[in-house]
Amino acid sequence: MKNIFLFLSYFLIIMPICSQELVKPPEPFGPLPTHKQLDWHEMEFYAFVHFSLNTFTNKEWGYGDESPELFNPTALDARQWAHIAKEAGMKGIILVAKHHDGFCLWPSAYTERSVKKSPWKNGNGDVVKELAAACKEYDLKLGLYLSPWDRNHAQYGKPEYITYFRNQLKELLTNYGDVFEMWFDGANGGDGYYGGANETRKINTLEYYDWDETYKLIYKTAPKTLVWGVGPSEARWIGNEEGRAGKTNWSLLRQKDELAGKVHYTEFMSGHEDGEKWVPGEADVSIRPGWFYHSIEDDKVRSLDEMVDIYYESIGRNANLLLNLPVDRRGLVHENDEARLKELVSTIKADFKTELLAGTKVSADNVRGNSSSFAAKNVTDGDRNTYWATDDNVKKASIVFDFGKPVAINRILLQEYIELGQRIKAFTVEARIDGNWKTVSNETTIGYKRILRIDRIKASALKINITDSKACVVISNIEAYNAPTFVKSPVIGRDKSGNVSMKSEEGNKIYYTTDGSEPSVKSNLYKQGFKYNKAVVIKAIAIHKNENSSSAVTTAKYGVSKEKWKVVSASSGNMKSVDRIIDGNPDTDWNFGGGSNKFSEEVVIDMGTTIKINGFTYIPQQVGNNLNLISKYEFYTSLDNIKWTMQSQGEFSNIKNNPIEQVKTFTQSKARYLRFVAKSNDARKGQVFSIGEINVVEN
Ligand code: FUL
Repeated sequence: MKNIFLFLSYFLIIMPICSQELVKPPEPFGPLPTHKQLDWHEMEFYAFVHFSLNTFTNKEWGYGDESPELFNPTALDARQWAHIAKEAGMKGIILVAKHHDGFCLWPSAYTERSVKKSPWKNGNGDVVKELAAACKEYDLKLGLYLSPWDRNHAQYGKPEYITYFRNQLKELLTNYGDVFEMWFDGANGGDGYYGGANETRKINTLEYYDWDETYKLIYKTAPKTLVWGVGPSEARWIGNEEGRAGKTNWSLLRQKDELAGKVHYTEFMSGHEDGEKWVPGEADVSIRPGWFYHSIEDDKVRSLDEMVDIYYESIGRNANLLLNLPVDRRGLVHENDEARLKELVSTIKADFKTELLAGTKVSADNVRGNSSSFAAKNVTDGDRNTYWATDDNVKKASIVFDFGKPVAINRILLQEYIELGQRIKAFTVEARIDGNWKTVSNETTIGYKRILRIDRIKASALKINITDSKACVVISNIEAYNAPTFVKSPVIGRDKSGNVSMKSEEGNKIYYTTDGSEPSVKSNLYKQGFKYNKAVVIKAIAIHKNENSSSAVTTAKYGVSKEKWKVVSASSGNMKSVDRIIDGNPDTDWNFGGGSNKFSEEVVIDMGTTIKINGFTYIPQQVGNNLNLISKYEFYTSLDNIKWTMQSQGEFSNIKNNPIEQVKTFTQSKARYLRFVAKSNDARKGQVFSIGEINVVEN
C-alpha cells in the first residue's frame, strides 16, 4: 500500500515538478537588444534642452559668425531644469552642448568659441558641468548633443575638423561623468561662416565623418554611452520632429542599407521587419514650434491635446520620447512650458491610475510545455522578467482575462519580453460584451511597449489574439485601464474675410470669449460662425455631451483680418489660385517658379491699408510631402508699391525636418505692400516653391 502511494505520488507530484524544470525557455529570435539598449528602453521619457547663442539671436540655426559675447543668461539655473524633468517623471536630460553654429556650452580646450568668451560668470561658467551636477542631485541621467556640422569652424569639410570633433567628444565623455546618450544630428546644410570664408561646403555625409572610427573612440572612452543618430548608431530618429512613431514600429533596422544611403528617412517611423540590427526609435519633439526659445512662441506652446497624442504615439508605439524644453534668455524653462508639461503628466497619471487585469482569471490556449514558468498569469504579475510563452511551433495564440462582471476599459498596454527579440507581427483585441465576443482593435507590432486607446467598452472578459508572430509568442506584460474621458479642445479658424468658425467633437458644446478672459459655461455659447475682422484673441472650451467635463482652453490670436488683402503680382504661377496664400487656411497651398531661368521668384501683396507690422510669417505647404519648401528668402515692405525697404533676409533653418510656420521679426515699420522673395537654396535655376500662407506680425 505504502509503495503504491509512493508510486502514485511520483506521477502526481514529483514528475510534474521535474518536467516543468525541463521546459526550456524559448530561444532568442532575430536581432536582440544589448544590455545598454534594454536600460535605455526602460527610460522611456526624458528631456531635451536647446539653449545657446540662438536663444539670444532669436534664431533656430546660427550661421556661425555670432559673437560668443551674446551668451548672457541672467538667472541660469540647471537645477530648475532638472527639478521640472524629475517632477514630470522623466529619467534624464540631453543638453545641446554644441549646435550647428559651433558655440560650446562648456569651456572646450580646443576652441575659443565657447562660454569662456561670454560675459556669463565672467567667462568662468560651464553649463555642461552645472547640468551634470543637477542631474546627479535629482538622480537623472545626462545625455549630450554634439553637432557634427559646425558652421563656424574654418576647417569644416577637411580632415582637421574631424580631429577637432573627436577631441571635443573625448572632453564631453570624460569630464562630466557618465553620459547615457550621445546625440549626433544629421543636419548638414552647406553654407556657413567657416572662419570667415562665408561659403557653401558640401561634404559626403556617408564618408566624411568616418563614423566607424568615431564610434570606436566612443566605445573605448565611454562604453556605457548609447549613440543615437548618424553612423552605426544604437537608436534611430523616428523620421519626423513631431514626436510620432508609426503604428507599426519595429525596433529593427537594415542599418547596412542605411549606411549605404539606401534607406529613406520616412522608413524610420516603422523600422524594418527584416532589419539585421536592433536600432529602436526615439521620437524627438519640442514642446513649442521651435527647438530654441523665442518669446514670440510663448503662447504657441503645444496644446494639451497634442501633447497627449504625442505621448500615446511615441511611448505608446514602442518609441522613447525625447521632449524638448527650450531654456529662455534667463536660463530657465519658461513657466508656460512647465505648466503644459504638468498638465500632460497629470492627464497621463489619471489615465493609468487603476490597473484592471491583475487579479483576474487568466488563461491561454497554449502555454509552453504546460509549465507554470511560462503561464498566462505571468503577464499580470507586475514583473517584466516573467512572461507567458507558447510552444515553439505556436505562432498564433490567445490569452483571456475573465472579470466575472462587466468592467469599463479604454486603454490596453502590452509588452513583449524583448530580451528574446521582437516577434509579434499582428494581434487583435476582443471584448465579451453582453455575452458576445466583439473585435475592438486590430493591430500590428508590440515591441517594448504598445498602448492602445480604444472607445470605452464594458466587457466581462478581454481576449488578446496573437494572429501572426515571427516565432513563438513571448509576452511579459498586459494591463488595462479605464482612463477619464478626454475632451478635445475646440479648433478655431478664421478665413480671409474674418469669418470665425469653431469645431469640437460631435455633440459637445463650445463656449468662448473674445475679450481675452478665460472661457467657462457662463461665456458665449457657440451656435454658428460669426464675423470678427478686427484684431482679437478668441478663447474657447468644449464641454462633453454626456459627462460635464471640460476640455483645455484653445487660444487663437488674430490681427486685423485679411479681408482687404490682394495679391497684386507674382513672378510666375497661376494667378487664378494665388489667393490661397492669403486665404487664412494654411492647408491650401500655391506653387510658383519651376521650369524657368530664374534663381528666385517673388509675390507682391497689397494689404489694402497701411498698418504697423514688426514681422511676417511663412507657412510652407502643410498637406502633402513638402517637396517645394522655401529655405532662403528676402522680405520687403512698401507704402506705395514703388519704394521698397528690405526688412529681413536669410534662411528658414531646419524647415526640411520641421516644416512649421516660420516667423521672422524686424523693427516695427509702417507698411501697405509686402514683397516676399523665395530664393533658390543652392543657386539652382527654376526651382518650384510652395506657399501655404503669408501672415504679418503686429504687436
Ligand atoms: C535638427 C536640428 O537641425 C535642429 O536645430 C534641432 O537641433 C533638432 C533636434 O535636430 O535636425
